[in-house]
Amino acid sequence: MKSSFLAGLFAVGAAAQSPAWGQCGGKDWKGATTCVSGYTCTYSNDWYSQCIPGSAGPSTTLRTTTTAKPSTTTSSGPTGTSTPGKLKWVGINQSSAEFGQGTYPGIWGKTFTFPSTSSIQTLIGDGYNTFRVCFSMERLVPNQLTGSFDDGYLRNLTQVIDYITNAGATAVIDPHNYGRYYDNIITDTNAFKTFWTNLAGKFVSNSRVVFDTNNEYNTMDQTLVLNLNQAAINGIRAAGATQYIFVEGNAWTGAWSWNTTNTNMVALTDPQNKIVYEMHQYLDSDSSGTSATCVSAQIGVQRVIGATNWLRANGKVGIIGEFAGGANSVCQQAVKGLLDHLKENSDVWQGAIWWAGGPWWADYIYSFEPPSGTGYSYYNSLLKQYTV
Ligand SMILES: *[C@@H]1O[C@H](CO)[C@@H](O)[C@H](O)[C@H]1NC(C)=O
Ligand SMILES: *[C@@H]1O[C@H](CO)[C@@H](O)[C@H](O)[C@H]1NC(C)=O
Ligand SMILES: CC(=O)N[C@H]1CO[C@H](CO)[C@@H](O)[C@@H]1O
Repeated sequence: MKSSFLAGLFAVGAAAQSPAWGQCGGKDWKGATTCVSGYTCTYSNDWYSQCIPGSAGPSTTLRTTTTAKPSTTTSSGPTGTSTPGKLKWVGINQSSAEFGQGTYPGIWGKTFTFPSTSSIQTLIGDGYNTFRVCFSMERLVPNQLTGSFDDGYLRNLTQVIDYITNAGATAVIDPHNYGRYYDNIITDTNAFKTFWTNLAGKFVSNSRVVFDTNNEYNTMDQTLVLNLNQAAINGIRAAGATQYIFVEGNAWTGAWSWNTTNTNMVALTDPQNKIVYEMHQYLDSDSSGTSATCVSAQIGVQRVIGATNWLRANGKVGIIGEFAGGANSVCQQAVKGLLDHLKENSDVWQGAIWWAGGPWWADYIYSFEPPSGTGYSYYNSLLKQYTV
């Protein structure tokens, strides 16, 4: 949420033909509208058409609609376009147990709290099946990474996790630590591995749990980020846990810069072959997720297309683990464009998790806390369409 967005996404040039999987149309698109041989320009939505393998039919499926479509589940494109897939994980970040960053251990009910299970129940009723539960490592293991757990914090965290998974949903266990422990970059990969062996051991029999190695590594050595992720994977597997693992990259795990900053992450290995690349993407000018203003109605797709191509080229799958937009129509179009793109590329994108729900977000611009959070009020009717 803090990455800086260095423009450049519009530097498409005047290529005669768009490359494989490249953009080839959409509202305001000024680049090539035909594809290299073997690919057909295929309408995805009003803001985005893409070069998909296959030879062209009698006419290209490129459309130039000028008005936004109403958001209904049945209007996902003309017949003959690629069949939209289904996203496996769609849900809401549950943020609150990590509140009070820097104040450790802090006071329950004052510095931090835990997500509201009744709010989670409401969201499950809306159709969401995935909740990323943020917590702080300093509260869970107060003394050292390899040390013992704080029983009270673990119990409270486990109650939330169990509530989610007993309801049939997926709980993503997210140490919201930015690759740091007490503000110091974690460099001891063995200790990090042990931390994960210990934590995964607590959830080894809960098949609806997903492990997220750490939230938003940033301004760290790139090889260290790779090694920490691999250490987490090794630690989790050493505990005997077989669930999915979400890995995150450097530079706040931004999708827009993934193909230039995090390419070394391709080397991660998992004996279970259950790695999912978690990327975050906000739609404001600097991708930081601090403004309710989105750059344009097209920005959602534009910021993730490079990551889509990277995942596919490398045979990987990913998830947008944090995203959001302000409660206004430009953001709504950008969010819809992003989600349509993920769904249409569901061979590589497995889902999307909104930032964020949690009882203490008050009038936060993206709050997805029922019943009246700004994001929940404005986006629930759109977002829940992607749960089916
Ligand atoms: C855990 O939650 C209980 C309330 O259910 C609270 O009294 C206690 O202080 C909490 N402890 C921690 C460490 O979060
Ligand atoms: C990375 O992705 C962007 C789109 O987000 C694209 O313009 C750029 O060409 C890609 N770079 C590489 C090295 O693949
Ligand atoms: C985008 C956003 O608002 N991020 C906030 C999420 O919550 C953390 C605390 O957990 C804040 O530090 C971020 O600014």
